[in-house]
Amino acid sequence: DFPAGDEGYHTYAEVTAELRQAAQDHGDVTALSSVGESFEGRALHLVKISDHVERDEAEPEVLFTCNQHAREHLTTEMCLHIVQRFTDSYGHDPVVTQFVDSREIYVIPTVNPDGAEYDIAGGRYQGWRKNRQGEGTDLNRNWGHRWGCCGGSSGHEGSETYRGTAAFSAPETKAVADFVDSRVVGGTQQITGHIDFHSYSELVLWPYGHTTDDVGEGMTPDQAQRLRSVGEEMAAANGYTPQQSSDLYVTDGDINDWMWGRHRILSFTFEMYPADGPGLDGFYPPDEQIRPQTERNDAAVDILLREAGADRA
Ligand code: 0X9
Ligand code: CA
Ligand code: CA
Ligand code: CA
Ligand code: ZN
Repeated sequence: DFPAGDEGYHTYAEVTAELRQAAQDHGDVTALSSVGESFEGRALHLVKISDHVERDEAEPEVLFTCNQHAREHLTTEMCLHIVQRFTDSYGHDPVVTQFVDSREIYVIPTVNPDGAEYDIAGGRYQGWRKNRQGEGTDLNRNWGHRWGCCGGSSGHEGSETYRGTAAFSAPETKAVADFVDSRVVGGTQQITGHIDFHSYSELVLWPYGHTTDDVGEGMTPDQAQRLRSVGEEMAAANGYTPQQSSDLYVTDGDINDWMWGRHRILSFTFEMYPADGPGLDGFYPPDEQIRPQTERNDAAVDILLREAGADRA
């Protein structure tokens, strides 16, 4: 469980219960399923929110993923907040209603439930980042676009940025990737926008991460400009700092590079609150921050939902 005083955060069991409740209370627009199982066998929950939710309609699809990194618990709360906002406010808030009616919104609140549970075992924070396969794979180095290419990950199992034995060697990344691959319908990827939430540093990041070139392979100058301008607009909305992800540091095998490189999905990483902090403190903001720091991203989330409906550059 979470340490005393931080009970506002949701354990895996509590996440599961919240999602079941949302699906029960808003069954007209909410469907709960899973994309597969974690290494230790936990369901990787998938929430779909849309009108006529049981149907695959011709609406732009948008994906939000959270908690690839175990200790980044505020991100799980971000995905739960998205689920709650787009269900509870449906039919009340006109902006929410319009997006639920005109998009198919997918949310995966915890990509790394094994790591998240391990991180709070015994009611003390463990500072854990990776999944729980062997010594742990860094899920955000295990994606299959130019996996291990560029010195942005480690081949040593004990490393915090261990990339795994092969691209998608982690069941968690494989399950999410298979889901995204499955959204290619009639030769067209249906998902047009994606945000992967991390913490911390208050940044909006766009691909590529594996090269410092502003226009990487498989990207036109117009597309690079679109990634930048949408990223900058979202950062203006939440007060984060916008930059290309490799300007922070080079990674290979991160989720955004695969989403863009493989599927041309407009894909961003948000590094949430706080901007900085000593030691591991930044990963564990007090639960009083959950509400302000998740609501802080509402306008940025809406920008992504809007852009997901625009013609591709
Ligand atoms: O290193 C990561 O996976 C992300 N940062 S975190 O502190 N949450 O671990 C950032 C990934 C974004 N990609 C690049 N910076 N290239
Ligand atoms: Ca508290
Ligand atoms: Ca629909
Ligand atoms: Ca569809
Ligand atoms: Zn992270």
